[in-house]
This record gives sequence, structure tokens and C-alpha cells, in this order.
Amino acid sequence: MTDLRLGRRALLGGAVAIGAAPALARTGDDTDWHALAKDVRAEMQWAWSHYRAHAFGLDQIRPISGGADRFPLKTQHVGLTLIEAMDTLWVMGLDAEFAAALAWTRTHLDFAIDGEVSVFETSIRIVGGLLSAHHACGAPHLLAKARDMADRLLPAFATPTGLPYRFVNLKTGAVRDPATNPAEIGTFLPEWGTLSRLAGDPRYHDTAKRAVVALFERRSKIDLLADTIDAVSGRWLGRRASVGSGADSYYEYLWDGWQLLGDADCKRMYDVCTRAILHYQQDRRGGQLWFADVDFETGARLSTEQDELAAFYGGLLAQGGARATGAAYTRAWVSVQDRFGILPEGYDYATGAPTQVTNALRPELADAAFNHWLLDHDVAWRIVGRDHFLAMKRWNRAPFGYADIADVTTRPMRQADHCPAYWWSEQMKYYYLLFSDTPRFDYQTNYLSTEGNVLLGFRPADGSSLN
Ligand code: IFL
Repeated sequence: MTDLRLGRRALLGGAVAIGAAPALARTGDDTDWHALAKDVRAEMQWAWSHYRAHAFGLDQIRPISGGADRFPLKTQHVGLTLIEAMDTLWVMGLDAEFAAALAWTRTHLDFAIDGEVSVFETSIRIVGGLLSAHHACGAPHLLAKARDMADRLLPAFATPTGLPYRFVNLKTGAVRDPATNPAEIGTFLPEWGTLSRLAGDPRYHDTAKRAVVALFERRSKIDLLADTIDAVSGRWLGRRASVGSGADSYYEYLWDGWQLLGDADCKRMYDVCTRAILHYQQDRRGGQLWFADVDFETGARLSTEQDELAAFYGGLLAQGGARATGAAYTRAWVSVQDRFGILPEGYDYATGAPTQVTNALRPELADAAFNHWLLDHDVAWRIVGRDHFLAMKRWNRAPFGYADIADVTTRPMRQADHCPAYWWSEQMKYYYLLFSDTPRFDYQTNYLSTEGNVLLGFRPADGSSLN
């Protein structure tokens, strides 16, 4: 197992301007950022009060009706929102709310359920959520439960290739669906590396690393990955190379393996993949930078449609050193936000038309703004985050919390009765960290997972260090 090396962000820090950013040069000078942070915190507290009253311990509150839905199991609640919200409550100083959630976890977390979950979703949300809550407060049972869940996911990786099946039964270990993708293969290492370090058991780290490397070794001759692969045979089933859905966090976690764990293999793999993506997928049109989907073996262009999920990618490119390119890509997404208010789930940059008019209360643009801001502290990124928050407050606020949008092109926007649990872990935390300058977070040395879980960087108010 690789030695833990902390703080790539600290090493990369320093005042580097984002370059000429006319599209971002909007008024921000008069914004009272700390007052805005208080508003974010108040919205979190308000939404939490509804979750507490109507759905406490259930997976996801329905923000229009006040009901609840289940995820990641179909048959039973596991308290997903509560797990995802905990470290956000903590970093916002909502200590009474955090304490109530922590008390619930002491008696209610039970993962011995005869039901099937997505291995990827369960790891980033539940293993990651429990680890970040443990990082916040040090409670040993949170670490034990994170480990218990990871143990239940491990059977999915028992394939000849080391690539995981997509689904596993939490009680029986029965696996299903080997037709998987880069994101569902390679989004484990920061959480599982952290778990190995804390538990003193290398199996989690080594299993996650094996899967990442096994996929990388199957890249094409031009160093691109396709979107679908058979976990048992290791044969590609698709041809589309993309930075969006199905691929996104594979690249994110290559960089993160280096950033959090100091794993030089991950840095090398990140550099190889990124060089190929920049060479074959970059598409500059009308003064904007986009990333086309291409054939993974020839580089031939397949599509100019972008998933909203890809809006995180500019922040990742900047973290990896390509700051101007990353900023240009994020600015392209900001121009779409300026047009629609809320990003559509799918957008064709060739036609300028949405290809999917929904929005699943997505955090990606706020995520990118936060990552850019951590690197250069340019107020332009705070403004992007501010506009993202204010648009969300205007269009997504519902009677019992925040809701998805069914159609971003209607006015008023039509809402859908669903609040994904990542909302509690991601954008609310990104906004707050971006605006608040809270002493509970180390802005130099930190690590946030793809789900916004803080695995490194929490600080107690008294300045001592946390676990
Ligand atoms: O689960 C979230 C996470 O950011 C991710 N993919 C999609 C979700 C948010 O849109 O990796």
C-alpha cells in the first residue's frame, strides 16, 4: 500500500489568474460573502428541519409531497440522506443537528439486508459518507460501519479481471451485471485507501487499485477508454470515449489517488489519459471550449452532446495543472447556466439546444467553481457559485426542501418530487466552503471525494488536529 502523502492542493496553491475571463466578469465586489454563507447555512437548516420532521432516517425526502423514496435499495431504507448530510451539518456548525444524526447512526445502521445495491453508488455515498462523518467527529462506530459496508461490496470485485460487477446483494454477496463502465470501476480508491489506512487492512486499497489499473491497461492504442466493458472477460462492449456520464469520476479518481494518497501510478495514468482526451476530444467552437465524444480507437468524432455531469471536468483539469483549459471549459458551462438559469441534463454545443431538459439538482458546476477557487482564489469563481446557489434557491425550492427540475426551459420551471441525497453532501457544502472562510476547514490541505465527502481537511475550532 502506498504511503499517505497529503496536500497536493497545498503544493499547487498560489495566486495564478484564470486568464482573461470576460464571461465571468460580473459584479461580485459588493457581495457580502459571509452573509451569503449564512444564507446557505439557513437553507440547509430549513431543509434539514423538514427531513427531520417528515423523513428522518429514510433515504430521500420527497420535497413537494413530504413523502420519501428509497435508494440505493429498492425494498428498504438505510438512512442515505442522513449519512450524506452529516459532514455538511458539521462543517456548517449545525452541531445540534449533527448530534441528532450521530445518535441515530449509533442504533439504526444495519447493512445486513437481503437486497441488491449498486456497488459504485453505495461506496461513494455510504462508505464515503460514513468516513467523512468519522473524520468530523472521530466516532469509532462510523468507521466500523464504513468497513462493514465495504466488506459487503468486496464480493463484486472477485472477477478474473479485477473489474467489479455493478450490483451486489448486501447479505448474500450474490453479484449481477458485468456490463460496466469506467466510472463504476474506478471510483473507489480515495475512500477505500482511507479505509485501509484507518483499519490497518490493505485489502480495500489493493482491490480498488487493481480495478483502476486493470481498466487503464485495456485503453486503446491512442490511450482512450470506451464507455462499456465486460467485467468478466475484460472485453470492450462500447466505443464511445467521453468525459461525462459513465467515465467522469474515473479520471477524477486517477488525480485524487495522487492528490490524497501520493500514488505516482495514479498520476502517470492521469497524465496519459488526460493527454489523449485533450488531443482527441477538445473542440473549440465559437470562442468556447467543449469536449466531444469520440471513437476510442480512431478518435473520430461521434457526438457534440454534453452531459451536465461533465461540467465538473474543468475543475479537475485545473487541479491537474491545465488551469487555462479547465477555466475555459467551465466558462463554456457558465454560458449555458446564464442562458437557462439551471443547466439542462443534456446539451448539444453544436446546436446550442438542450438534448434533455431535466435537471437532477446537480452539483457539478458548483463543484468546478469550488475547485478553481481553491487553486487561485479568484472572486470570479465565487460569483459562479453565487449564481448557481441563487438560481437553485429561486427555482428548486419546494415546500419540504429542494427539488429536481422536470423542465428547465419553462417559466416558472416545473419541479419534480425528488431530492437526491447527494444534494446534502455536495452543492450545499461547496457553496458554504466557497463563501464562508470557515475555520472548521483547512483551505490549503484538504480532500473532497466525488460525492463531496471530506476525507481530509476538517479542523476543530480550537485548532488541534482531527483523526
Ligand atoms: O453522486 C454524485 C456524484 O457527484 C457523482 N456523480 C453524480 C452525482 C451528482 O450529480 O460522482
